[in-house]
Amino acid sequence: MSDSIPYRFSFGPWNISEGADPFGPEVRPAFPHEEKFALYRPLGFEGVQFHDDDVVPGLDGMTPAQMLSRAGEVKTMLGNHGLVPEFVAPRLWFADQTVDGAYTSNSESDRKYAWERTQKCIDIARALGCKAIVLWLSREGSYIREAKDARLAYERILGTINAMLEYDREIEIWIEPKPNEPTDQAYVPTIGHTVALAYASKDHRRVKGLIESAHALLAGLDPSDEMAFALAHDKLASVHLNDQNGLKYDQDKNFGGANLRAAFNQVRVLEEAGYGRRGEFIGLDVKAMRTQKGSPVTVHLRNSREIFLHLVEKYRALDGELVRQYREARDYEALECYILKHLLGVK
Ligand code: XUL
Ligand code: MN
Repeated sequence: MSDSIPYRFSFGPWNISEGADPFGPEVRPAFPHEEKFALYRPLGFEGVQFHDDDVVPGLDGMTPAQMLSRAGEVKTMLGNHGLVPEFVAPRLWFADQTVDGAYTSNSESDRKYAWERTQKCIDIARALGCKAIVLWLSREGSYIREAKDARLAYERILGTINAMLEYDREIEIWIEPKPNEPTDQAYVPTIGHTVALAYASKDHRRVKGLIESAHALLAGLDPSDEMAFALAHDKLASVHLNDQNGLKYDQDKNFGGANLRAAFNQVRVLEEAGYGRRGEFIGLDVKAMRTQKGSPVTVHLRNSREIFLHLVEKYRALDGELVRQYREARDYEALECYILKHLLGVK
C-alpha cells in the first residue's frame, strides 16, 4: 500500500459500542475507555475523538480543579499509548437542561448551562493539549417549526461561536453539520450553513467544518460534493467517514458499505485536494453491527480503514489522462463505464 501521503486515522470511544438501539438493550458488555486506548495503535489509529465527558465522566458535579486533574491523567494515558487527542466536543444532549436544545433553548437558564458546559469543554480540551472543539449541534432545532424563532436561534448560535473564539484565542471550532436526528429539523444542517456561519464569525480562520458522510446523505446531498465545497473554502478540518443506506436513522455503517462508488468519490476529492498533508485526520464514525459477537468489537474500524486505503490505491491507479480526455470530449457514458470497470478491477 502506498505511503506517500501517510494518512492519520482517528475514532472515538463511542465507536466501540455495546450495541444497544432504541428498541433493545446492550448486546455486549461495556468496555472501559482506559482499556480502549490500548486498542488504537494495533488497529492503525493514532487520534482519539472525545466528548468532554468521555475525558471527564461526571464533570457537571466536579470542581474545576478535579476536572482538570482528571483531564491531566487522560493526557498522560494517551501519551503512554502514543495517541493524540483530535478534538473534544461538548455533550449538549444528555443533561436535563438540554432537552429543548442548548444554545437555542427557549429557557435562559438552560442556555446559561450550555455556555458554562462549553467553557468547561474548552478547558478540558486545553488540559488535554488539544485546540479543536467540535460542535455537533444535536438538539439545536425543533420538532415543530413554531416552537422556536429560527432567526433568533441562528443569532444565538453565532453569538456562542463568537463567545468561544473570545474565551480562548487559540482554539478552533469545527462544526459537524447534521440535518436531523434527534430533532426533526436541525439548525446548521449542511456544510453550506457551516461555512456561512464561519465567515459571519469574528475570526473565520478559526471556524471550520467536519463532514460526516452519513449526515450529508441524510440531507440528500453527496458527501464528496459537500467535502469539495468545504475544501474550496479551505474549511475542511476533519471528516467522519461512514455510510448510510438511504434516508433513515443515522446508521454509521462501514465506509463504503452502502455505496462503494460514493465512497470512492469521497476519497478522490480528498486526494485531489491533498487533504491530510497538514496533519488532518481521517476520522471514522462507524458502529459495529448489533449482531456481531465478541467484546470489544473492533473489526468495523479495521475494515473501514482498510477500505479507505484500498480506495486511495484505486484512485491513484486511475488513468488521469483518460479521465481528462473523456471530460474534454464530454463522453460521460465512456467515463462512467471506465470508472465502474476500474472499481470492479476489470478491463
Ligand atoms: C452524531 C455524531 C456524533 C459526533 C460527535 O451523529 O456523529 O457522534 O461525531 O459528537
Ligand atoms: Mn460524527
